[in-house]
Amino acid sequence: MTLTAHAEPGARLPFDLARIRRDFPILRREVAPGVPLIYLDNAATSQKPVQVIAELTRFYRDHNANIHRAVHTLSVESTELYEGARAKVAAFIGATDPREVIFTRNTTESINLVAHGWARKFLRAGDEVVVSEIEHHSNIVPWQMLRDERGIVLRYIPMLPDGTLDLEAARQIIGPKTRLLSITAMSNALGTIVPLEVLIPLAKVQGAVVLVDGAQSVPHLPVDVRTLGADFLAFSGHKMLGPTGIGVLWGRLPLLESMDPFLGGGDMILTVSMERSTWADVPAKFEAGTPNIADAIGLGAAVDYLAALGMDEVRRHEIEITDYALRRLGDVPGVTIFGPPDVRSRGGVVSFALEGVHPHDVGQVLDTKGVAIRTGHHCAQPVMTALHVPATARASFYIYNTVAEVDTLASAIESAAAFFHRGGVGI
Ligand code: C6P
Repeated sequence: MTLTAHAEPGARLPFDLARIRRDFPILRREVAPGVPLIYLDNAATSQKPVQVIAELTRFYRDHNANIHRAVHTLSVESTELYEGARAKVAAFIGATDPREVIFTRNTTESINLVAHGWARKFLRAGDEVVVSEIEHHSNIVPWQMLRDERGIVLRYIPMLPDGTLDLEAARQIIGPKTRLLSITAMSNALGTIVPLEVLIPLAKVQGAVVLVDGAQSVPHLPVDVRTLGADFLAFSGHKMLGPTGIGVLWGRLPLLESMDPFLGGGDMILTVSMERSTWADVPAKFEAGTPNIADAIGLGAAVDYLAALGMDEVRRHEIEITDYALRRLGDVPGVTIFGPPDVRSRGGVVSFALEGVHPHDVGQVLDTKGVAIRTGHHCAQPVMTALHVPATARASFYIYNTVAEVDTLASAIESAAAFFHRGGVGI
């Protein structure tokens, strides 16, 4: 029995962990004989339920054709499915107009689209772009490139030792020269939930445009663009049960209409002559070439799945698991946990260090126990610099994780500590 197999479209279902787990075939696999997978690398990418996998298969099996191009039946069906997915994504984030949803490849491309299409057109030398010290590289590098090319000034809201942002400093940094606040809603390296309700009004008072990196928030928290107060929201399908290769940029329609295209080519034009071209309306203006039709439709199925669970229930479950993990890992000798101590100030991410053991070694021992975590700088090197560590080990949770898996994680860390303190003999 699967989640949507017995649900009316749009109906809410109770959060039944056992049933949810049955929807994810990969959770039944072993990484070695007798070693079941415990997947705790959800901040990197989530697993996919049968409903999403089936939707992809169904599309290729029954409907596959290019969209917006032909009058034949398959093309009409594919177009309807693709545009239907756009409408589902719009509804999921509270956007009233599906034209405000641009399909991209991922969060990184969505941020780059704003950097190319909006910032390159409207920012001048001396204009300030404000980011924070806890950003993912995808929300730092595009602005550094723009700084080097156009002479904009890039300013950082600093991180405090507990992984939260220094809001006093933010009040000084966000000022009359701020033209863009580009800020994460949740740190992938530490789990910190950023108080956007404080920061966005500071930027808005200055007349700045606000871009929210929702790569970690949209999959895990209720997000509604009607109350968020931002102008752009970037996120990735693959972190929210959807396929890889499909992402979203939501933007306010007038802003999107004022922007230049990012890529030129098919589907984004209205007319082309040998001399010049004119642009199609939003969203086609930003979707040059044949788009990722199947994966957009797969993302629509992922959004259906999350909507049926309810994002408040997703959040409730993650608070429960994360709270347990903070307590359980906090009791393991030699473990230091990074990030805010209060579970309500963080998402389902627990970054930690094990005294005397390199995070990569921790990750390798955990893998022998079937526990998949990520180790490294998590594409957030300024966070590592601020913490004075080269890397961390990071467990990150999602809808299908259980407290029993957290227990296995904790005892695997204890094994890693024992193994390395014995000089690396006998796991
Ligand atoms: N973080 C992680 O393991 P893409 O790769 O474009 O889908 O997402 C980029 C990105 C942007 N912002 C934040 C806050 C993110 O967490 C990510 C992706 C993954 O933490 C891969 S580095």
